[in-house]
Amino acid sequence: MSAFQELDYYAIDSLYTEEERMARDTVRSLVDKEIMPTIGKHFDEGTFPKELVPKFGELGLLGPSLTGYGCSGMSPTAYGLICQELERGDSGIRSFCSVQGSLCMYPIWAYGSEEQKNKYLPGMAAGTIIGCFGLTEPDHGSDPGGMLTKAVKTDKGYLLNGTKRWITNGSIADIAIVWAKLEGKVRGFIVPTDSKGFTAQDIKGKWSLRASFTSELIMEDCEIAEDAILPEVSGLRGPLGCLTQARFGIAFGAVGAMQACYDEALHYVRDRPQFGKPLASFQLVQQKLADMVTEITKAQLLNLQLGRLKEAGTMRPQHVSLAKRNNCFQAREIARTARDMLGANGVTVDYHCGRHMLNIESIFTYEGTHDIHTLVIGNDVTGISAFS
Ligand code: TGC
Ligand code: FAD
Repeated sequence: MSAFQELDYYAIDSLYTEEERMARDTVRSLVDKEIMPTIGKHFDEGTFPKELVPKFGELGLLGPSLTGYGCSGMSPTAYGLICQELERGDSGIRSFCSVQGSLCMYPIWAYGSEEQKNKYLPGMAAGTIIGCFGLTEPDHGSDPGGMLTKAVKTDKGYLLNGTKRWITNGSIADIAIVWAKLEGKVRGFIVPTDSKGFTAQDIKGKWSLRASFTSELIMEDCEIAEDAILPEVSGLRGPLGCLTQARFGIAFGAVGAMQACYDEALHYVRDRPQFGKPLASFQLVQQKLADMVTEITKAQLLNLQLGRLKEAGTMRPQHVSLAKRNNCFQAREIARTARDMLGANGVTVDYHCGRHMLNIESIFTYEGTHDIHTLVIGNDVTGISAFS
């Protein structure tokens, strides 16, 4: 099988470092060999290829831009390109790695004690300990500050009560990073999923992100030890700081989904004749391709500069909101257009664009909906908050 040929209309490849290209190409090959052949079946059957997790660990794809504790210490842009390639395969695969690295390893790395870092990070980097991130609740999604989950201090540690919903990796996780209010302040806890009073149940009937487990976490007098609390952060900036890391990866990931859909549509219209000539020879079809090429190129450039700002230490969460918002929106448009260009074939799992189209509905919603990022940017430029 020949390697996937990425659209690179503006020679952006030349702006990446050798390390960034290598990271991307390694994942590209993994995706071609190990994900593409079976992803349609996983999506169809609603299963996640968990057997690949040790391989992700071996290749350094779990928490790749974190340093020390068995993490690979790559550049943020390399991390972004890893997400891009994984999402070219499937958003569910990229989600697994985003949750593990940005939402579970990052808070331990940034807010944890030395003991917590040594205890969890090497195993998480290797993929032997799987994490999930519990912020959203049934009645508090866009407004996590309203969360009802509570922690109470006891003689032995903490008692957690509450429900988290829509939690990626919930039922396969060994630990959950749970955000709960302790004396009215949001705090993070590392909760072993075999703790007394903790249960995780998969949410059934999803038509999006089917190759990923999404669960509900229920904590009923869930007992955890004193050293389970993340000591170095309190307040909503704890979970929101993790979201900034994950949204960065999603902005890159969305380009992977766009690339996959564009590539499939391009090949399809070149090969398929209607009215006695290939679809690619019709002006309306070419216009769709030209729009896709334009939006993919703009998103690639946006991501590159976002990565360079992060590397320089000047990236702000609002910069990430702009890229997440734009790229998920454009990926949604491109996936829908590609699906249309494939006609009836586009609605089957034998082709990829329909699966991406369905997945992107989740990407558009999670990690801050399109509207929430609109309001973040609006707040930034006007100085007026319109959230409530
Ligand atoms: P606000 O008063 O604005 O901020 C509270 C504190 O947080 C700080 N902050 C941030 N810090 C880091 N990164 C960010 N993006 C931040 N945004 C805000 C802020 O400076 C402040 O700090 P301090 O020290 O002054 O206290 O908070 P708010 O309550 O008004 O909320 C703002 C809003 C609506 C933007 C925020 O709540 C939000 O982003 N809502 C969206 C919720 C969301 O994205 N949920 C995602 C759940 S996880 C998920 O979806 C995983 S999917 C994973 C996968 O499968 O890939
Ligand atoms: P709501 O907040 O109820 O929003 C519904 C609609 O109202 C949206 O269109 C929204 O934009 C709009 N809206 C909300 N507030 C405003 C406003 N102020 N002004 C204008 N419009 C507004 N969460 C986790 O914690 N961990 C996970 O691992 C995780 N994984 C997920 C996986 C999947 C597959 C999905 C679908 C979600 C996942 N989530 C996870 C949850 C996700 O982050 C939330 O769904 C998201 O934050 C939106 O919350 P909500 O679904 O409650 O929608």
